[in-house]
Amino acid sequence: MKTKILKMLKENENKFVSGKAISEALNISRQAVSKHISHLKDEGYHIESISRRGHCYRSDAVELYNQMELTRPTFKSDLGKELIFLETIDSTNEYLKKNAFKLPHGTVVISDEQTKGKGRLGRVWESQSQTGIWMSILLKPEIPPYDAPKITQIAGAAMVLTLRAFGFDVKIKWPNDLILDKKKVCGVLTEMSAELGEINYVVVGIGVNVHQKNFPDEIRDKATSLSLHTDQMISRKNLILRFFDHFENLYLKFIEEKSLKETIMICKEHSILIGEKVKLITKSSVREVYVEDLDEEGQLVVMNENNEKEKVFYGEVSVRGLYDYVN
Ligand code: BT5
Repeated sequence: MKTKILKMLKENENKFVSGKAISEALNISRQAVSKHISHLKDEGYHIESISRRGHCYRSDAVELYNQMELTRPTFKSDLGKELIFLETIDSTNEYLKKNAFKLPHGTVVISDEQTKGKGRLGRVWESQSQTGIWMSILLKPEIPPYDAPKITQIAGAAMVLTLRAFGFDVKIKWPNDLILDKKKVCGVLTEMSAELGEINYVVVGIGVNVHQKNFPDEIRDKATSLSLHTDQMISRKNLILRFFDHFENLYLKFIEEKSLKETIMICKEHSILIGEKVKLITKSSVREVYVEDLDEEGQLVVMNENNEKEKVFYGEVSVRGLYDYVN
């Protein structure tokens, strides 16, 4: 019933609907209407109530973001069947790692804020409240551990499709960044626990900058958000629900059909590196190479400084454009 009332209010967003009209349309008492509306307000919905005018759902208020809104309407797999929404947490990846053995495959945890958001190699991921999507997925695939990094590319490809469907011209910077107008808008951090050649679990963490209007000094010149590229109100909920569908589709192809083909096609089509000269940075060296391609395993194919073809594996390598953060 609560959902029906919410639907009715949303259909009349920014307009008042009287308690009488709701009670007649849904065939419930006026008291029941008030009770459900008060529950909706408790859940964070921005509904204004004025006596003798009724109730008004405000779309211009801070975006809704809660468990009920994020629940998937349909499922093709276990992805998101167990969905945990938190107001705040140190890191959604850490949360799943701590609870990995008691939570099922497909569990998703989303937090409005992370106080210790993590990037790769111990880096910090800025994740203030109400600004972005900070989300992790717990997976328990029966694949060899060396295949786990492919899941990073599946997540990247799924997010590229999602953001492009919302009109953003995002590109993938192998292996884990999404770039919008030369700045980073999304990062993926995949972590794994494995033993004796078997995976216990994989945690895929995805961070998307959505509402930020500015960033801390340290990342101001390299980070951007979706809101900085549109006047429209972006709904984190809509992005997440769309992402689930794309991720599920590509993930099931990889696990059930053993095919990474579609993922690689998407990564190639939207790659920001292919055809560019870049710096390959490891702990011990910085080399300039030319990026030719992405192979069917998702490795970067480069022409090295001696004019030899070389494949770059995932791992402790960073890629930088020669003159800029990316290009
Ligand atoms: C990443 O690392 O790009 C992976 C980011 C993954 C974040 C998600 S959020 C949900 C889940 N829970 C977590 O704790 N993490 C995951 P890396 O390639 O190492 O990039 C990190 C670098 O990006 C930092 O050193 C900064 O320079 C920059 N950075 C930090 N916060 C940023 C932000 N919000 N937007 C863009 N760049 C940022």
